[in-house]
Amino acid sequence: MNQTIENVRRQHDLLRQQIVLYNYQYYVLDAPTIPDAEYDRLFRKLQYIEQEYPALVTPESPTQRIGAEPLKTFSQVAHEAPMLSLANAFEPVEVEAFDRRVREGLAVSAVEYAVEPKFDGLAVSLRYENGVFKTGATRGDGYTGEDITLNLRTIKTIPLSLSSEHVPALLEVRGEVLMFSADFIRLNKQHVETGKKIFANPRNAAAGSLRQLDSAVTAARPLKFFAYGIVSNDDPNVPHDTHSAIIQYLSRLHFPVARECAVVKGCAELLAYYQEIAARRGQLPYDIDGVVYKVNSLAQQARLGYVARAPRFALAHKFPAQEAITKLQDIHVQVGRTGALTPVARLEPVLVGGVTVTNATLHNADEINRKDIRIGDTVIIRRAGDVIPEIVSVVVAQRSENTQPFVMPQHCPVCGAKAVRTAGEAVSRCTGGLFCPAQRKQAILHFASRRALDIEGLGEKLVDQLVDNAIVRNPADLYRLGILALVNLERIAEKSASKILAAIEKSKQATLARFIYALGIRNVGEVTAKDLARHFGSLDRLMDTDMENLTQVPAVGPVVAQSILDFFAEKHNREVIERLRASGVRWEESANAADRSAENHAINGKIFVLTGALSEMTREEARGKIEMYGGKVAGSVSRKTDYVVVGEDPGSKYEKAVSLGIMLIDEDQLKSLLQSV
Ligand code: 9MJ
Repeated sequence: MNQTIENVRRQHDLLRQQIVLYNYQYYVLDAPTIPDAEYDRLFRKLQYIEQEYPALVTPESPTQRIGAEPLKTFSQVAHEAPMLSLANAFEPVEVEAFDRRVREGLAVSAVEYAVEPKFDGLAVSLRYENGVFKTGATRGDGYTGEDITLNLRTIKTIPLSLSSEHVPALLEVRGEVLMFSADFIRLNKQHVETGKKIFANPRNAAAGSLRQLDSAVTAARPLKFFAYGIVSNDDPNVPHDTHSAIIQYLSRLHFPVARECAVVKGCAELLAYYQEIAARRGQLPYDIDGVVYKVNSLAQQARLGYVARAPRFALAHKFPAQEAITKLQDIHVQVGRTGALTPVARLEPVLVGGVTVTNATLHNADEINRKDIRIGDTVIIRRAGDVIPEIVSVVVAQRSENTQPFVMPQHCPVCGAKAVRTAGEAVSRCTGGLFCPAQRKQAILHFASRRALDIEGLGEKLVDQLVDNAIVRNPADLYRLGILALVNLERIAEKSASKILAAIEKSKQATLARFIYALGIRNVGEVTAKDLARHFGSLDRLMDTDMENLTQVPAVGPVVAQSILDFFAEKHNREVIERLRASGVRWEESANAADRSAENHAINGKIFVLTGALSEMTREEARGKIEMYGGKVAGSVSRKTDYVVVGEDPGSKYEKAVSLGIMLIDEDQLKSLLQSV
């Protein structure tokens, strides 16, 4: 028995290391090496082992990133070394002055600099003791910060333990937590739909997500971490020569670092780097607010030292604020897929950071009233990266008389149905449902969108025409479209019409997750759709489920569950689904999760290998019993083997099973498996 526990421990260790590596490949390198389904299988296996052997669970296990009990307050932690701020510069002359000071301070003619983008996120410090992540803190006042360890543990790109042979006894990793622009837009969209708080920009969203007393909330937010510095106690394992070597070292330890890090020489190259990054800013997946220059040699850094809490050897060269002043000409109210009325600002066109801006988001009525934004006002707008511009504030001094506070319309501006605002929600919604052409159009666009059924070419203009001419009323009508209906529309030539029809045909090959997502059920985003597909395995099971079953799905609470039940309770929705199926829309289906997990424990269809002597039954008896319940007994271990039953004195099959990561069980476990049939 002890030996078996030791076997399970080895197997657990191996599996844990594999999953940590797959996580790194997926989240940090963005280059997964195994299919999602295989990853899920290994992860479930790890969870299963830990469930059976709770003693094997360590805080470093990849299963432990899900959040913990909410805290009452954050406690304070002292940083090993202060987290300093950087001196700022905006103009090239300031950069020239910095480089001159550095050259004079070092008495050299040209200086080598490590250069990197300046992330616009939240600075944090991660403390590793003997390679294990112990404490994580905010910057705070630079000397003490707030202990946000539990929240940081949920960020998948932060290693929970360092996989290096020579880990320093103490390592503090400094870096920035941020949210990618695309994730930010998705999160805000979700929050608009569910009437939750809207974040002004990715930085605020990252800050709001990180400063949560309930780490389960943080776990559900798409946060990323990037490293750019370390503190260590003169450890021989840590690079001592240059900052660029430290960045490479961090990357070897599997910390994400900016791809744009580089080494340059002299002031002209600093300015060229600034120009290059400024030009690429819009294409970066995250917001940056400038670039950072650091003297590369650590010996030179030490010679230059610090002045007034900032290093003399580093400079943040910031981009000009992307703000501009313009006039708010009108507030237009748009109707979303779920009927949410969203006010949009129509602006007098103005150039911000090289882009002409004519619209800005206003989120909802509360936001407009809080900022007291009125039609005709002079407003300050801001553009951050690729994000839709927003109105920062009103220049009240320039407000003309007779302006009126904004009031949300009481009726849908498209179909005229009553607009209602439910208590506790920030948005008003049109009650017209699918009778409202705006909602109908949005539902069809969503159905055809890339992450749903991906019908290329079915864009806004085409859907407008199809709905306005009553050719298409719901997604099922798309599959009845013929070439004549399309070419009769404005500006659709025969060639593009046949392309669209081919795309519609192609979309019939769906997956269950995409199809569920495509239905546009309120509160069901892509991730929830995937979870639902995985849990139920078939659309019929999902359609006929109840509250109790739904709330067993990860991240499905009563609100989401109710939206799903409401959706399928609507006769019209069921009819559309039936018509979609009848037109040939298909997806793979599988057993549901309850059945699958029963299979996991049971014997039916599983392949066993026996090694070593069993004490209470002969190997033949064991074989007989396994086969009686639909299992198979194989003579040798392969990747297909599900369980290796390890008795006394096991042979080489045992070694092979360990190396392949096959589940090892002992005689007692085999007996309980047999009983569970
Ligand atoms: C950011 N925000 O990206 C530093 N930073 O170095 C980079 N911040 C920094 N370095 C020393 N890349 C203090 C702050």
